[in-house]
Formats: sequence, C-alpha cells, structure tokens
Amino acid sequence: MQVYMDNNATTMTDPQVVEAMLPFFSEVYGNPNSLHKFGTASHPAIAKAIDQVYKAVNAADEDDIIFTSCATESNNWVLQSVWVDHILGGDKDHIITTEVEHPSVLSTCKFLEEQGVKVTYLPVNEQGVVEAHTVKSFITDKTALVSVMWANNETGMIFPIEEIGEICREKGVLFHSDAVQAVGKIPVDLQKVHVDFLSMSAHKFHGPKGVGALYIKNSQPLSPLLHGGEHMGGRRSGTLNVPYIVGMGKAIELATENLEETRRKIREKRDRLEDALLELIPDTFTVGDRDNRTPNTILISVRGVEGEGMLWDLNNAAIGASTGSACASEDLEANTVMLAIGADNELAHTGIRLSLSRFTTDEEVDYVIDHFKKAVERLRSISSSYAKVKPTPGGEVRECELH
Ligand code: C6P
Repeated sequence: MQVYMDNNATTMTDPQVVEAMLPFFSEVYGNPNSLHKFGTASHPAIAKAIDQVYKAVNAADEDDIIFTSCATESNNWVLQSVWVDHILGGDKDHIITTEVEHPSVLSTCKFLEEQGVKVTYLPVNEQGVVEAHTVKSFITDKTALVSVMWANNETGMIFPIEEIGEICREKGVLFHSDAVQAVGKIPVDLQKVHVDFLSMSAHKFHGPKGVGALYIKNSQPLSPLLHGGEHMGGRRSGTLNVPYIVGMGKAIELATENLEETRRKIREKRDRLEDALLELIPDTFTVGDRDNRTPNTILISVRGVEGEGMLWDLNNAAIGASTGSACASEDLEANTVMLAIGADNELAHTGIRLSLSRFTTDEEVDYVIDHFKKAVERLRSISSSYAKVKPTPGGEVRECELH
C-alpha cells in the first residue's frame, strides 16, 4: 500500500477533471484570441469555467474572476500592484500581513520593504490565528492593504476573515485573502464576506497544477502584473491556458457541489487519525482547535523526534507527509507556524503535517496509524534526547520525558 497524506502541498488531479481537459489539448487547441473558428471554439468552455469558479465562491459578477498561472502569481499581483497603485501612485505607505502567511506573500512583502514600503507582520495567538482586533489596532491612515490568509497551510487553522473584512470595509482599507487552503474545503461565500481580492489555486482541490485565479471585487482597478496582450480584458496578459482553465472550472465544481457532505466525511477520517495518534503515542500534541480547522489537516508534534527523521521513516513505508509547507521542505528549517505560536526551536522541528483528501480511505488511515506509531517507536528508541517509556519496577508505565 502507498498513502498520500500531503494534500495541502498538492492533490491528485481528479480523473473527471483530466477527462474534461483532454479535448482542449489536441482537438480544441486554437488560441482563444484568434478570430477564426479554431480560436473561438474554446470560448464556451472558458465562459463555463469562469461560471464554475464564480459560482463556487458566490462572487457577485463573472467579470470579477481572472485566471492566473497559480496562487503565487495571484498573491504577487495583488501586493505588487497595490504598491504601484496606492503607495507609489498614492499617499499610502503601509501594508499589514501576518507572520504565518505563505512565502508567496511573505517574500513579496520583504521585496516591498526593500522598496521602502512599511510592512507590519502580525503575530498569531496560541492557536496560530491572527485576531481581528489585532488587525484593527495596526491600521492607520497610511495603510493601503491588509493581506490575511483564509486558512493556514501548515495547521489548517481558519482565520476570522469575516470580521477582518468588516474592519477593512469600515476603515476603507483594501483587503486581500489568500484562500488557497480554504476554497474547496470550507465554504467561501463572497456575498457574505467582504474581500477585495481573493487568491485561489486549482491544484489544491484536485485540479491541475499551473492554473489559479484572482477574484477582484467589482472588477476594481488593479494594475496588471503581466503586461502584454489584451487577454482577460487587458487585466492579465498571456495566451489563456484553456485546458487548465477548463480543469480548474471542473475541479472547483466537483469540490464544492456536495461540500457539507464531503467535509463531514474527510473530517471523520481526520479526527479518527488524530485521536488514534494522540492516544497511542505518548508525548504528542496537535496544533489548533480542530473545530476551527480545515477538515483535512493535522499538524502533530512528536516530542523528541525530528520531523525529517519521521518523514524518512514514513517515506520508507510509502507514506507521503511533510514537515510543513512544501516550498520550505528543502531547507530543513523549523516549522514556521510552531515558532510563531511560541514553540522553541527544538519543538518546532518535531512538527509533521498530515493532510487528507476526499480520496483518502479508511484503510489508508489505518495504515498511517500503524506505521506512524512504529516510526515514532523506532526513532525514539535511538533518540538521545528522549527517554523511552519504560515499565517501572512496579509494573506501571512511566511518562515519557524530554531531557
Ligand atoms: N502551499 C504547501 O505545501 P501555488 O503553488 O502558487 O499555486 O500556491 C502557493 C500557495 C499560496 N498560498 C498558500 C496558503 C499555499 O498553501 C500555497 C501552496 C503548498 O503548503 C506548497 S508550498
């Protein structure tokens, strides 16, 4: 058996999505901007995909959805263009974000700081969530943008986006949310929640890699990031990637059509896995209240066991997991969210992210419970920093200790 438990990094493309995409590689392959029938043949499919995306997030207008190459592009677009439009071309100088955003937000903010923009990186509470009143307290007359993720990729924790959106609306500050880990997993209703810009990525909900979208409320002005042709009404240049756009539309429709039911089923499996690991393996804890988490995510800390060692053992058992964001997996750094919630460096190296999907089976959950436990036992038995659970002379089991 092999088990994929890294669905926050990316997901398997749903076979129904692949099927929907296939004709657009070698049958309907014309450039949608060409005037001949080979080009125009793709127009109904593009219109359908826009319709599928705008309905899935309950946007007010189809024109508010612009396809991009990925969420990294969507995030860069918002941050860099707000800088151009409202800081260079206006009287603002300040952006607010959080310490636990994805690198596509954090690195762009660092770049903007080098250009002279003032950036506030808000701390999170012990749940790994930024609180709405904290956002409010940092907004000034000079704030151009607040950028706060809808759900965190490492913990699955859901942020108070509705409240933050209201605060931004009241204060007249633009609000961007990176909703990559929310769309397709939990309800995202843009008629109920005020957001000016929302980033999405198809490969997080069983669509193809290499396509995303940016929602722009009321099609408000936002300078293009990519200059060139008049694609997408001149807002985002580059020949439209029709097969991938079709795939994103199909994927978001499949992910959201029975969302309540799907969420419940994934959560049941996630909770069973989490309960079993916490019960069977001493000295473990998970980050964040599970009622306020995306239904598929667990960030578990296994005391005395380096995350990389765990990944190695799990990989040997054909289980794919991660220590956090896939983008940061090569530098062997501590889990950023665990550091942000106050874990010390040693503890922050013990985090393992397990993320399920609607394709995860009960057998796979059982397999992971079994092999996770074995991996921890093996690694703790050779860990110099961990005293194994040993029966005391009286026969009782003594608590594990960190030395
Ligand atoms: N997070 C993870 O392992 P792209 O790949 O550009 O479509 O998405 C980037 C991105 C943006 N925001 C959030 C919240 C994300 O989780 C991601 C992708 C993966 O957590 C890969 S680093």
